[in-house]
Amino acid sequence: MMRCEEQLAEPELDKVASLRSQLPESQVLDRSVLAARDPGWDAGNLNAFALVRPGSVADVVELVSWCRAQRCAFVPQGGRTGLVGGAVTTPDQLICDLGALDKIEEIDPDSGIAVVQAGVTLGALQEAAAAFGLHPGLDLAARGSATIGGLIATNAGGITAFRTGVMRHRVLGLEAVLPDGRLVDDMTRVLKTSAGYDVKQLLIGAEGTLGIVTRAVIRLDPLPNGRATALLGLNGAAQALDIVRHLRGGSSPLLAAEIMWSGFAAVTCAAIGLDPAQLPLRSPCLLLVELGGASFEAARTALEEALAALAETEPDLDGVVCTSMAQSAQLWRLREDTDVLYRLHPQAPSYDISLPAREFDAYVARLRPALKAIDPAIEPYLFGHLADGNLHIVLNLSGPLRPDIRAAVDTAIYGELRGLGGSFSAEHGIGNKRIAALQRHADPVKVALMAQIKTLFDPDNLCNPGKIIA
Ligand code: 2HG
Ligand code: ZN
Repeated sequence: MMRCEEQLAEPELDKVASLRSQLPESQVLDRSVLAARDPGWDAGNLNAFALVRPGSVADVVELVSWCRAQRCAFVPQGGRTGLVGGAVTTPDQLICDLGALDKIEEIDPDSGIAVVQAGVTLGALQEAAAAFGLHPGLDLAARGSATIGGLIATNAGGITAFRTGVMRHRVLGLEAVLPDGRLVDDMTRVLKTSAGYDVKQLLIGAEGTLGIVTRAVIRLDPLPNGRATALLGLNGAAQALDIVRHLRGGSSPLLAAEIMWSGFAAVTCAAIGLDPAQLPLRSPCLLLVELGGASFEAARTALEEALAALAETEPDLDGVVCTSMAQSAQLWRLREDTDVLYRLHPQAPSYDISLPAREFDAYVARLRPALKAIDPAIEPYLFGHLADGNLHIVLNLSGPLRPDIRAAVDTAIYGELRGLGGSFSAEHGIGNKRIAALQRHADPVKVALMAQIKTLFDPDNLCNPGKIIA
């Protein structure tokens, strides 16, 4: 302990001592303890001089008041699974870790809502809601670690967004501690409230730059008892979209429509040890679809019938329908084990864009040669959430890229998105990684308003500075 304390400089020791005099001592971890911890997705997440784990909303208020008095910048953190550096810290900053606010306070099946604290993981909420036959209407691969506060901060989307919306459509009520230390309590439990400016919507997607989300009311939807999955091999996104339209027109709900191009699927397939001969990996494109039903068998029958009907108009349709939940889980790993890419290409440049899904094929056909013109070695791994037009692009390069290459790649990927009605940032946010893209590819009036809103909420720029706004 002595040795660790010695690693802290004098002013930091003073700050840590001051914090420990205001908050329960066990909640305050200094840098020496943080060094041994897993920083999560970004190596810079735990660079702060200390991390505080408030045990209550009152503690968060206390912490923000302390930060204001000390003029110390603070960064809220949840599961540290964000991909754009929204939780990165510097040595002069303090982390407000919401992990201890992990209570599901209430599930009300009559109103179809859950009242949760910010540190509850998505997986925990899904499990608690499932006990009532309900679902939070949000799902993504990082469900085990991503927290409700973090999902709200990034306006997360994921797998079910095409059907149930993104996080801003799931949040009915919100409570947050503002940068000036005030608690804004807008814990509405109903869908309909047309009461002037919707301040909570400003906090959703603000990545902790306008305040710290502490609690929320989340809308819940009915959860089908069973689900069945198929993996189809196709000639492109247009064919995949036709299939999605057909499946959405049936009586069983379409729960997922995830697209992967073969280069991506070949890598994840090899890494998880699936037999490629059993999968339609020779097709240029793969579509993972899931139908819901009263039971696994009912969903599987509905899926087989729908695909048989499709085969009449799509005779070259190739694929597998899962025969068990275990097989379904394996098919999902093929799509969700994206970590494999980053192990193969450490710090691989990644992009998260959206555009009308009808444009996917033409966009990809233009993008490949455009990237090759920058460097013939560049191959994009392509995958995403087809039905809402969200495309993920990971390059087969180990980052960070040389600035001139980076600029050329950014132009190739982002250049035409606005004209197509898409976005340079679909579901991961801006963080510290996409600030230049925001400045360049968003409407300048909107960017100016964002800066004004930040100043209004946080004139001293103490609340997650350097994220979203430069
Ligand atoms: C997904 O859809 C996530 O799997 C992560 O949004 C995508 O790693 C990525 O770029
Ligand atoms: Zn995604």
